[in-house]
Amino acid sequence: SKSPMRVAVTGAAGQIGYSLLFRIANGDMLGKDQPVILQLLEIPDEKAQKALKGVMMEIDDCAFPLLAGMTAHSDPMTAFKDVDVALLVGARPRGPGMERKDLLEANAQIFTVQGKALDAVASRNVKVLVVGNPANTNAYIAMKSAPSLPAKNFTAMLRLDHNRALSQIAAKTGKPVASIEKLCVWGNHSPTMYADYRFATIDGQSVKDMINDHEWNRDTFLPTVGKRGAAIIEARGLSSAASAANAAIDHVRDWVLGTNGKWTTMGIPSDGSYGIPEGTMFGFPVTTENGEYTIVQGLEIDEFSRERINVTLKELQEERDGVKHLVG
Ligand code: NAX
Repeated sequence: SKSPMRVAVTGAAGQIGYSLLFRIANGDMLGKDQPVILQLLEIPDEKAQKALKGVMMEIDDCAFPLLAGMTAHSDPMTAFKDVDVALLVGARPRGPGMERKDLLEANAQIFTVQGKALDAVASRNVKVLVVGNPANTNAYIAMKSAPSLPAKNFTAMLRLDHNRALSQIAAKTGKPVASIEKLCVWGNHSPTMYADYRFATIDGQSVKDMINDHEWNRDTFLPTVGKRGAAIIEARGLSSAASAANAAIDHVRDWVLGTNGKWTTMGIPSDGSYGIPEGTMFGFPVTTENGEYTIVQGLEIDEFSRERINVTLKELQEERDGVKHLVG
């Protein structure tokens, strides 16, 4: 049988953690034949550590056959020791009266510390997914703080936006979600992201031709996908959690196990493709194979798309400029 893979999850006692951990231990992320060891990080705060113990008691009580071990941590240097996968979910939420700049700085500090810890103690092949917001910029900071690890090992979660776009297209066309191919989301995980169905197909037919409604794209589809997080908060009184955990599972599963030629979306450091400056943590259409992702090349970027891509790129560059003095 396979030897266990070590998976770190930060913010493990939070909302997303509560949906995520059970699915990882159930084999939904790394495969039904892959044992896992969970290394769970929470802030040192007594309440958070106690809540984490409670979650671990429930995980114990599931008696997951694939769970080969589980530890609680308050220090990233022990939590990240030898990890193969790191899900960075914990982040500083926006408090009352907190400026955007303060939020960026508080998170820059967290992701600098965690990037350095990964650099020092994680597996040299660690696959890092940043979920905690601002996800792209946090992933960028962690990557920059881990110079001895390959930059390509650091990714940000755009998959929830991707899945939200899939479900909107399925509803609009009346076709099953699973029949939709070649959809992608460009840019930042924020309302500026650009969900793009120009290349999408259903049973080989063009989705753009099937819908044939530019106004719907601009005035309904893009705002619905872009503001979906706010709509969930409005309806549920809490931010997306199970759907975010599901997207994290999808992201890592596809990265590790491959997409068989199908497209998905990952936030990854740009290699300069499509005019996105190298190193920018940006949502791109990718395929994955043997644990590596490849940007889908050769797509035509029309004027409308270029404008959208420029808006989300500009936002990312402003976020990065806001933390430049901390990251260099
Ligand atoms: P919660 O506030 O329920 O949980 C966060 C947990 O992280 C808390 O238990 C907190 O103690 C812990 N934490 C904070 N700083 C930490 C640190 N330095 N080390 C370890 N743990 C730390 O938030 P939750 O709803 O679980 O959301 C977590 C993050 O995901 C938030 O930043 C949220 O904005 C972000 N999201 C990102 C999404 C994406 O698509 N990229 C979508 C969902 C979600 O909104």
